[in-house]
Amino acid sequence: MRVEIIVILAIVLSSATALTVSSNNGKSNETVLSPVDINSSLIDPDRYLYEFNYGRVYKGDNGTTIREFTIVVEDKRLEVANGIYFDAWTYNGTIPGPTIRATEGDIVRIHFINNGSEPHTIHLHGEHPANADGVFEIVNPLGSFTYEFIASPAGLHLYHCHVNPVDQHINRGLYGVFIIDPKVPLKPAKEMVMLMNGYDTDFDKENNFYTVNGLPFYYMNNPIEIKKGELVRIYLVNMLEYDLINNFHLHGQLYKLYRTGTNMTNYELTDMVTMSQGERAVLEFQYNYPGLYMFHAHAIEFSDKGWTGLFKVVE
Ligand SMILES: [Cu+2]
Repeated sequence: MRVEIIVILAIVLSSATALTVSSNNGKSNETVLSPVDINSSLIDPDRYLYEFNYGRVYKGDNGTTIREFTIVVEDKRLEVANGIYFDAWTYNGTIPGPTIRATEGDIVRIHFINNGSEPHTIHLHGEHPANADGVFEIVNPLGSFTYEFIASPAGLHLYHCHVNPVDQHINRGLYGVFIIDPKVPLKPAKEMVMLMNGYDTDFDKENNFYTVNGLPFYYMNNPIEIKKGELVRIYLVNMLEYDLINNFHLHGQLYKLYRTGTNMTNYELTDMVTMSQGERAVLEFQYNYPGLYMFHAHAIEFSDKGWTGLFKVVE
């Protein structure tokens, strides 16, 4: 059954008005979004930040680790900003989809079930056979498919639906992060995932909101606490559709930038990285002074419309 998409024009139009009241003198903006009540939203940036899914683990005959995951597509009406409801298509009920994590050489098996109203797939970045690429094996509503491959190469990857029109399947929320750890583990750190996205809630191919981890301004109202001197490692992925670039700027410190995370030896020391869609990088840093520090897109339109947050560095 095809579910009719309901667009509540009044809400969308009023939100668009609220979001574009920036003054023209360039000195200030008056973005009036207030924080979403996390209890009423199915998007939870606190949980998403630290939730790594390692799957159901088995040992194969030759000792190989097998990791099985189940990902289900569901249509969900999600509150993506205060009072703004979006008819999303989700992996496992939320945006972004679950972060899946394996070690290089593991066998990864993803049981994919389409309980949505449209055809979908999972297209993973990384190395795998053609039939696990999630492009030609379209999974219709109530259908299922199993993707199986050997995790390779170590690095930071991602996944998203690849059914046409791909931009719309991405805009609706079908994407997530895929981490492949090297066989020799990285040094211990406080690890977190940050996925940069946007929402075109009125379907005019321009984003109305920008976020990291699903809700605009979330970490401005809920700063991420880290300890002074503690090594922080961020798995940063850009899934923003309809804008050519996105970026991540850190205040008060520079980070080691490892593009795609495939070579964790050579890095650039910087406080700015700009990425196009599908690009990703591992960032490492530590703060030496306590206090509040912003992180945000340096594209100011994006930060004004939600892509901004705070680290709270404590002793
Ligand atoms: Cu899709």
